[in-house]
Amino acid sequence: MPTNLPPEAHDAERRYKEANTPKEKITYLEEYISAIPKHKGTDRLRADLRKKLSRLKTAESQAKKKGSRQDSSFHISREGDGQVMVTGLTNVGKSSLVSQLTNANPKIFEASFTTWSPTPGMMEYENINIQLIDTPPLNKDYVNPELYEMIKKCDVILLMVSLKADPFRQLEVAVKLLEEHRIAPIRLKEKYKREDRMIFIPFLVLANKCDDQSMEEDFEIFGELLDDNWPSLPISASTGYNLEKLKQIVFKKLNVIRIYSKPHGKEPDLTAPFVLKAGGTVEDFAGKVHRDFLKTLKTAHIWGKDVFDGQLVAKDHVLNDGDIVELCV
Ligand SMILES: Nc1nc2c(ncn2[C@@H]2O[C@H](COP(=O)(O)OP(=O)(O)OP(=O)(O)O)[C@@H](O)[C@H]2O)c(=O)[nH]1
Ligand SMILES: [Mg+2]
Repeated sequence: MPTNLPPEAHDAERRYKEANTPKEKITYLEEYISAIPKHKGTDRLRADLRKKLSRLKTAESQAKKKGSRQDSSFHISREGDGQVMVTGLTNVGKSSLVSQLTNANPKIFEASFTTWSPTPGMMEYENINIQLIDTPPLNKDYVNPELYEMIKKCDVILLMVSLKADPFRQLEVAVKLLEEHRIAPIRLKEKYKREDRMIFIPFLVLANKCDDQSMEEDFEIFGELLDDNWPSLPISASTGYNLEKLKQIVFKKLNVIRIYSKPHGKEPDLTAPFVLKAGGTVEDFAGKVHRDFLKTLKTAHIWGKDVFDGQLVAKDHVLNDGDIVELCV
C-alpha cells in the first residue's frame, strides 16, 4: 500500500478489515476508496479495491435474493405428482376444501379475509399424491403479485365460488383478476394473441356450499348463465358432496399416466407408480427410474392397454396409464 495515504484512509481500512458482516465490509470499503487521493501512485490500489467492492456487492445481492425467495410463504416447493391451486374470492370455502381433502389445517372462519398466506396439503388419489394449495382470496382492492406468480406455476386451477353469494358475479371478478395477471384457462387459448403473453392452465369451476337439493337448483341456474362452456362441478366442503368426483376430475386434468416398474423375474409394485406426463414413452419412463438407464436402454416388455402381455416394444413406444414395464438393458 502507498505510505502517503491520509489518516482517514488508514482508519477506514482498519474498520473495513475488522468488519464482521458483508454489509459493514461494503460500507467501510466504500469509505476507504473515497478517502484515497486520486493520483497515478494510487491507481493500482484503487482499481484493486473497486474489484473487491464489486465482488462483495454481487455476493450480497445474490444472498439477499436467495434469502427472500426462501423466506416468502408464497414460495412453496412442489411435492407429490401434481400441484393444484385452490383459488377464488373470499369466503367461498377454499380453506374448508383444502382441510377436507388433505392433511393440512388452514384456518376456517365465517368472516371474510381469513387466509393471508398459502397452505399446502397432500391429497391422496388412488395410489398417487396431489399437492393442493389453499390461497389468500383474490381481491381487486389488495393485489399481492406473489400470489399470482405462485398461481402461474401450478398444473390445475380450482376456481371456487359460493352458491350462497352471487356465484356468477364472483366468477366474473375472479376470472378478470386472473386475466389481468396473465392467467387464463387453457381451453380459451384461441381467444388471446401471442403478445398477450398469457399463461394457460386447465381450470375447473367449483360451485361450493351445494349442501342440499335446493342448492342443486341454484347450481343449475348458475350453470345456465355460464358462457364459454366453463367446466364446473357443484360441491359441498361441508357435507363432502361430490368430493370423490372432484378428485377424479383433478386427476384427469393433470394429464398424467401411472407406470409400474417390473424388475426381471419379479412382480411389479402396484402401489408405487412412476408418474409421467401423458404421451410419455418407454424412454421417458426409463429416465425416471434411473438416469443411467437412458444410456443402456435397448427395448422393453410391456403389459397393459393395446398390447399383448409382455410385448416387446421400442424405446419410443408411447405408454398408457396403468402400463407395467420391464426395461431391457
Ligand atoms: N354451508 C356451507 N358453508 C361452508 C361450506 N364450505 C365452507 N363453508 C363456510 O364458509 C365460511 C368460509 O369458509 P373458509 O373455508 O374460511 O373460506 P375461504 O374461501 O378460505 O375464505 P378466505 O380465507 O377469507 O378467502 C366458513 O364459515 C365455512 O364454515 C359449505 O360447503 N357449505
Ligand atoms: Mg381461507
